[in-house]
Amino acid sequence: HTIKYLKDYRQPEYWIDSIDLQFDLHEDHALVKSLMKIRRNNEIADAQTPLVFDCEALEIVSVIAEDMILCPGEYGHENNKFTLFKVPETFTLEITTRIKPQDNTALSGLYRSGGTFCTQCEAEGFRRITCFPDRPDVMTTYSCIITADKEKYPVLLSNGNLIETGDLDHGRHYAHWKDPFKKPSYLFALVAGNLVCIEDTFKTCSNRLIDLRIYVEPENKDKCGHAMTALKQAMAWDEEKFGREYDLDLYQIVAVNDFNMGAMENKGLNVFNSKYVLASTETATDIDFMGIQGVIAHEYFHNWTGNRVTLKNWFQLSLKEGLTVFRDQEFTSDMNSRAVKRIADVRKLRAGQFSEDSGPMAHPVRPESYMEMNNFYTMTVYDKGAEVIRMISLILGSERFRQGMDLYFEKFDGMAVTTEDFVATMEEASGVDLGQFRLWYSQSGTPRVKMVQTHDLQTGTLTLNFSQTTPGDKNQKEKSAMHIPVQIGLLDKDGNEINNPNCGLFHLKTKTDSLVFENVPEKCIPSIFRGFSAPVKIETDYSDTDLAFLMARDTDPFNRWDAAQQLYFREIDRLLEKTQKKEPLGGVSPHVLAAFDLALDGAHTDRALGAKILTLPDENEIGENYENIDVEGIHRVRCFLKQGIAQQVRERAMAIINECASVPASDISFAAMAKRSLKNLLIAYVGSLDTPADADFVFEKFNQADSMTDEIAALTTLSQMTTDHRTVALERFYNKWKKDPLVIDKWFSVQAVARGDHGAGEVVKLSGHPDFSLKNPNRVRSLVGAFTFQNPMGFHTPGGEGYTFVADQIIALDRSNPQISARLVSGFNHWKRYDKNRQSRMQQELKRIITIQKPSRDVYEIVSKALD
Ligand code: BAL
Ligand code: ZN
Repeated sequence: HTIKYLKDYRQPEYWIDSIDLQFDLHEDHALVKSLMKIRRNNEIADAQTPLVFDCEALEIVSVIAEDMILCPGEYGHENNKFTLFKVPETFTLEITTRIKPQDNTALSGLYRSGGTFCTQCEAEGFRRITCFPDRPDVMTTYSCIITADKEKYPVLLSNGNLIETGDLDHGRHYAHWKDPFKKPSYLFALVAGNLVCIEDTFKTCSNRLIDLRIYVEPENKDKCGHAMTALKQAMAWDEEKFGREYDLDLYQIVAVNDFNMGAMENKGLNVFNSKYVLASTETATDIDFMGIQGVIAHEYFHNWTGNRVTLKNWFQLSLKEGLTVFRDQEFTSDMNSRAVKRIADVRKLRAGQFSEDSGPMAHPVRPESYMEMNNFYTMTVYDKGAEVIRMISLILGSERFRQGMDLYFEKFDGMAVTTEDFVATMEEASGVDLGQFRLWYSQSGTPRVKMVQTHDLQTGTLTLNFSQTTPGDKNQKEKSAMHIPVQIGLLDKDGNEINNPNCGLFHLKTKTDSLVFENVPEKCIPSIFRGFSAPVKIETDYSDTDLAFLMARDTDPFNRWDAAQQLYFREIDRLLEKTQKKEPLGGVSPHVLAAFDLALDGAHTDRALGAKILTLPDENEIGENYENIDVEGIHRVRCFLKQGIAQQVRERAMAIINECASVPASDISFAAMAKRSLKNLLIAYVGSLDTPADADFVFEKFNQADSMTDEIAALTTLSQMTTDHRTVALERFYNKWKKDPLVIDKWFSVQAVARGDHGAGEVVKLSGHPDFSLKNPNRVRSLVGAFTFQNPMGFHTPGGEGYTFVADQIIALDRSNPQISARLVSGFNHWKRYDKNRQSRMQQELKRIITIQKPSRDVYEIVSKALD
């Protein structure tokens, strides 16, 4: 398996000015005819330069160059390359290939999901359809004719505009599509199936009427309303916030059940995992509704950040993904609650990206090498990439950031560019020097920032002493100091903001630096990294009292939440130390209980934020704070803390649960969701007490639930309890929903994350359930993914049964779908952070995966890095 390096990037030797594709779709094969207009890139190629295309898992049926039929000896076809040894400067080339969509279990290229033909070409799937320079800097005009059986596949879709349709002999028909915009091959899409669509329109800022269509299987027609609303919201928002208008007359979304990713932004024809389209309040949770809104918007925003301006090479993936995640985060913030969105994103970043950044797969936001590109659709590229854009926007200010974005679109529309082009444009538009800031793209690892205060009350001088370090890793042994934006405010003893000229944005650029505030004669509390102004690990000298004060009084809602988290982490740390010394745990500290009580008061005014503040960090988030992870200790003390709090607040919790109970299931306003989230959180606290009366109470909530949000919340709580209601509820839920695959995914997940202290037996048993299948990525994620990543006690069962189970799944899955298999391997990435027994068992499984068979490039890359 070879490694590709950014430093080796060269322009393509041949351009493809246009491609006319023709697909003949059949049950046992598809014929793909591709007619290309080819032009030599004279900047780097000459008459001696061979033409080399990518191709994979396809049969070449015929090759015609300028009307000359070539014999197999006149072209090369080996090692996934198609070669013409000598070609003229410009010529036409027609290649016909035969592929087997029905056997394509990798779900990359053209494949079947149930009765629907669909494509996924990003990153390198187009080469599994036809021979082509399958790289994002080759931008081409596409047309596409699809022919198929009319009865089985009444709907035939591709990118762009529909030019013509018609009937053919033998019950077949065709559709001819043409996309006026040049695009890279990864944005090509085709769909053929028996689908229905819901339609709507959107009038753009220049009064153009756009047809919007969402295609789904007939039985799901009534579940698309929310996705359609989200699409229209996203279109209006992008016009208002970024001045971006949609460019085609038609925008199509298709939902399919078997999909490796969440969704895909193909030009004018998004293909979506049905999880991110279909929703009704009976079958989808509030989190699902939010997910749909966010992903629909994300793919729509790609039309400008990704499609109109695309990537020069895959190393630049964050150019489109980091930027588009930033845009969807801003959209969600504007549509709902900015603070709540920020908290959710930072939790995800800390638990997932920080952990990636400290493990064997650590890579910069702009990676310098990869073996398999699909392994680099990571939280670092996406979520840290979005943080980098957020910091640029903070440093420039929103107005100059917008000017920078305008200039970026103006300069690079229709081009394939780099993150460097983006940063240079931001500098050009704003006059701000981002020289040192560029390290955020090239240096891996999470910086640690320490802040120590000195306050001379006599002189009224408050000094904040900052220091930063980033631990060395394989990418860079020595790390340079980063440009870290620190958003700072000062609070007086009553929680009022102190007006001081040094409040606001502080630029930490050196290893150590101090910020001095004059005229601060009284005790005050600094609030730093407001809104999580930089993706760093923060260490402070706050006392517990300071944290409790910030939790109650900070005017920055993010920092109120973060102070609560720090308070919980400290309490957990204290308990963990006792548990490790085998001392009795005693009780929960009074100041934690008092702070929690106060936060319950606050939850009356802002329920959504309240629910976040009252949520304890999960076991993975806690583990991330330790170099050596104590699986049982963390589980034990977190349960202890949760129960201690629950005992204390039971009565008040019951009152709030009742207060929040009245909201109608059909109401999916943010306020209604907030009520449900607070209510269900408090039900979970009560359930943690695990008495028979609590079990009856939660079981009653389960039986009364009239929305999926409430139903699955109660089921989740019950499934963590010892009550017999658990089995009854799980069975009842299954029988009620067995026809709805997205709901059955939830049923698998609930059990996959429950009762890890009972070992891996239950999940092993579930993998034998008739509804479990390795063929459907959502199902794999719902059982094996949830177990691996969200059930530390189960996965890390000391006897190693969890490891063996997951390794077995990885090995089996690698034969059919390497992308999904490789994702699971990362569950083993941190094996060196566990005790000796677990280390050796995890290492053994990694070795088994890499040696038992010929592993895919996807799996090989992750396992070999983990073992290194
Ligand atoms: N481009 C792959 C899916 C997404 O990030 O939108
Ligand atoms: Zn994206």
